[in-house]
Amino acid sequence: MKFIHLSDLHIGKNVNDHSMIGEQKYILNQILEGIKKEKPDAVLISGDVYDKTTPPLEAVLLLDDFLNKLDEIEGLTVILISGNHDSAERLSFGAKRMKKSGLYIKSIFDGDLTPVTLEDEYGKVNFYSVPFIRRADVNNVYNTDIRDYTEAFSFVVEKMELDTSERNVILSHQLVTGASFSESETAVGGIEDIKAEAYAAFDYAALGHIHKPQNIGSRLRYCGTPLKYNVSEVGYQKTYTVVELYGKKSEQELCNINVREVPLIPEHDMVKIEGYFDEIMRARTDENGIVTSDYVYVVLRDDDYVNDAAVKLRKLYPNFMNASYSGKGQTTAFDFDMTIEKAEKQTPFNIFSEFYKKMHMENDPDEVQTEILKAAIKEVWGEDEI
Ligand SMILES: [Mn+2]
Repeated sequence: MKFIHLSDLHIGKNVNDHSMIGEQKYILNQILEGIKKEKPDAVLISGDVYDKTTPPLEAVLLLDDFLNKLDEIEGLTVILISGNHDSAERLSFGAKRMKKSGLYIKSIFDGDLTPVTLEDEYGKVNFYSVPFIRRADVNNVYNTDIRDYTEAFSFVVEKMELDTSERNVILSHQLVTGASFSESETAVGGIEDIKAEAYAAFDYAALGHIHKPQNIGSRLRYCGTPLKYNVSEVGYQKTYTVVELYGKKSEQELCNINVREVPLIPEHDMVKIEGYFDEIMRARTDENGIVTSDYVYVVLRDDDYVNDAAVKLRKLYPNFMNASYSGKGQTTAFDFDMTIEKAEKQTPFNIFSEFYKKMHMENDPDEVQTEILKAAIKEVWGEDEI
């Protein structure tokens, strides 16, 4: 049994006000070509299909096009769950009808844990779909009062009544922590996590949620995003994951598996360039007068603030994203000295303005920013807190 594991497509995402739709179209085509070559039995998409609960039209059209092209591939089963970025209800549109053409969408957690079962020469493989769930979703559906996230998820797995004589795969969009997790990664998002042990009964767990590809043990895997969506990801190679399941030696053992990554080459890469402003502006340009059309984050070593740096950089680097300073005279978020005692004496607006000034060369937020900030504070704390 061979399947391709994808997740966190985030179709319709903007990064630093740049629409990623063209990049996403390009990379989905590349994935499609890969699928045609690999000839898997199934494609699994483990959540965060869209970036927003109300995706823009172009995002809906792109996903529709991708799913239609997958549908044209003979004998291919597609299984898709929703992530925390998706609207479960919107994504479930037409789900019942689509089953007929081999597209299984599970985006609403309703306690129905019927797997999609495929068969190969070694027997059956059951694919269980659990869309992104919170502890409260489990308690609501089963009328329970489970206080622990791992316990809640384990409860769901118990309800599946897994047949261990067959092979079992799960699609899940959660923050899973396990032995192989480094400390910094455990802290992702600061939200509750599910311990890897909750997934121990599965021959493979196709995880989504964390954007950096990684294994937790040998059978739990985050395949990562197909594109770099954040400056922190500039150093990563994006891939899709190909998994092959073989037979089981005995009922007590999990099956043999083979997991490999296939590199994805984006149309435009996302890179970080560090140097002095003048140096970066002197870089060699091509026949169109630009240095590169990659998505560029610039780290300026200059001690002094460069006026209109963004405007100037954008001429040579049309996909310029953002600039920050690493020079001596510059401040970073770490220089923001705000203790609880100090904060208690100030209004949220003052605290934010001070932070903004630290991050923007002592410039105050402008009129529009001030207006947005005040509106946000009013919404969170009420009028009198401004
Ligand atoms: Mn995501």
